Amino acid sequence: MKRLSRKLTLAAAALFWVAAFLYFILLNSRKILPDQRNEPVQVKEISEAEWDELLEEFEEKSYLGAHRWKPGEDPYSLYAFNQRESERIPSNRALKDTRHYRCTTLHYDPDLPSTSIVITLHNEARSTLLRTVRSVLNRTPVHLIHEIILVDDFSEDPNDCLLLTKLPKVKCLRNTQREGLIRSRVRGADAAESGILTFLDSHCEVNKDWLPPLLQRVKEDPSCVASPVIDIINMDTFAYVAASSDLRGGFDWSLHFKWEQLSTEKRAKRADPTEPIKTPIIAGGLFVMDRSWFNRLGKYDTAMDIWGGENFEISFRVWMCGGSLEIIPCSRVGHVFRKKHPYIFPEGNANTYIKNTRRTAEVWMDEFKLFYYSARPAARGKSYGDIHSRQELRKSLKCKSFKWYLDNVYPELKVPDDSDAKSGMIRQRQNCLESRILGGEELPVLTLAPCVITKDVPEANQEWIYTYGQQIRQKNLCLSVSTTFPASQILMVPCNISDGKQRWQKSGTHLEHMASRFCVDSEMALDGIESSKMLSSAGDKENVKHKLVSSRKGYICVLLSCKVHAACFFSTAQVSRNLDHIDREIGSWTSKNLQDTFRLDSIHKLFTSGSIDFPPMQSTFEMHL
Ligand SMILES: [Mn+2]
Repeated sequence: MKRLSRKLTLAAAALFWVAAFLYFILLNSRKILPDQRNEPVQVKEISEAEWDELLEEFEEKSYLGAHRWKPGEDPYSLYAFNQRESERIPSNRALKDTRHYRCTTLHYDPDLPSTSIVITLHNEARSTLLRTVRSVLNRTPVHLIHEIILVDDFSEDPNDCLLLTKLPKVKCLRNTQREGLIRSRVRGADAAESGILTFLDSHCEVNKDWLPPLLQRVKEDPSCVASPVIDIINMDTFAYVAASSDLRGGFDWSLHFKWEQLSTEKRAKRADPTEPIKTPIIAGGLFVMDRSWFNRLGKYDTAMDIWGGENFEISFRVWMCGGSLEIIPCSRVGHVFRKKHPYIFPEGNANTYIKNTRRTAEVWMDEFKLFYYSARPAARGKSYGDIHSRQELRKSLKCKSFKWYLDNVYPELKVPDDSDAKSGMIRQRQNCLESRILGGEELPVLTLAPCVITKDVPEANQEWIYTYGQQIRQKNLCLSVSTTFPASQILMVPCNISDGKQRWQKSGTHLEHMASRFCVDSEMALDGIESSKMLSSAGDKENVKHKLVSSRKGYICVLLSCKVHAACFFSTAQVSRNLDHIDREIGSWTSKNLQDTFRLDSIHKLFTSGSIDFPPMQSTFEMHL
């Protein structure tokens, strides 16, 4: 009995001490909490219970009450998706877990860093915006969200954004004018307090455990930019549909983004469906990136407007400057894909896209930008602003070449070759441009000869290939010029895609040399001596090699102004008409025989003075390709 009571006393004493210890801890923790609240941090630590309270307190009904769809209205007119259906669906609806089942067995570090979530918006429907924010709050561990920064890009109603700051962790920044997605994101990133940035679109729904896999990857490798698999929220029904996780981002030469199926090879290599997928490009709307890496790499090109093309710029930059882009299959975020933009581009949708992609091509694509221009000819004349600082950035970061990117990151992007080219003849009236090998010459010379076509096929030495890279070639030789001055002779030289002197384009019926903006024309050389004298005075020693060595009368092909026409060298009818004109302009052009008085210095003056503007003559070359 005695023994038993002693045991009991001991147990009671032990219990007492444990209880006292627990009480002490609790007391201390209670002390700590109020202290933390008094600290001047903007986002307070919130317990799960308080969190739920805040969510409940949010007056969802009154928030959603404004700007609601009204019966009789077109539910697509404001947002280009079915507004009525979106409003019918609760803000905290359950979503199907679309991940591969193996994802649920993965474990992530318990000490993952928290992130600042940046969501940019412009006149977003309140229902979709709220669902974006609520899905984040509902499906993300509290401690991983440092803050949610909404950047309101000058929406009509400031309250769309402002009222949401009643939700836990939500902040709102409002632009005082429309800046576009790119500058808004940079503003959000600059305001972010956390070391990791998460960018989201304003009409998303994040799915179960979406964030830890992304944070884990960026924590392991801060130079990695991690994207979720983007599930599809149907724009008509708002049904949440799983996207294939065998996709990655790709594009064509017009810089048009597209989803691409992984190659069979790559799929076979992927033993583990939870493994990250390297992607040449990200869709751009949703990704996680280390903040100091984002800053070091030059954030975004803030001279880009509104929307579009920025995903190419950041993708090329990340890969070429030492980082990587990955899609993390175990992270899923739904996005409302629309067929058109519901908002206005102040300079027009196409113009903005062209300006943004042209800036990207000019800064990042090196000689391969030619393929961009070929695929998007409208981009050629469009202004794209000053790119100096972005070029400097590329230099200072010592980024790799676009060729490296193509070889190592996106070898699947086919570099266009002759199979994409057109072929045909280049004609001036009844004559065709012809290559001719003369005795003792290494390279063929160009001349004009009557067109020879048998069964619709031009004779080999009159057939030219116009390549995707805007070269005009025969075998491995391309049309080039000795100098970019007028009267410069047109030559055939070994093709070199990065040589700007080898690029030509059709301009009306003319064949224009792109670097000089002069057109191909012909002139008659009375004899070889005459023309060689003339050409060597152009100051280019290379000319001598390519002179037309012929004792017969012949034509040589030269560059001449596309507007100011030197038809006088070609057609007698034109000569007499134009001579009078030239006479009046320049007194020295008086001779009946043009070859006698032809001097480069005077013709140069004529073509650069810009004062004579003859209508284009019919005698220019036409490309029939
Ligand atoms: Mn979107």
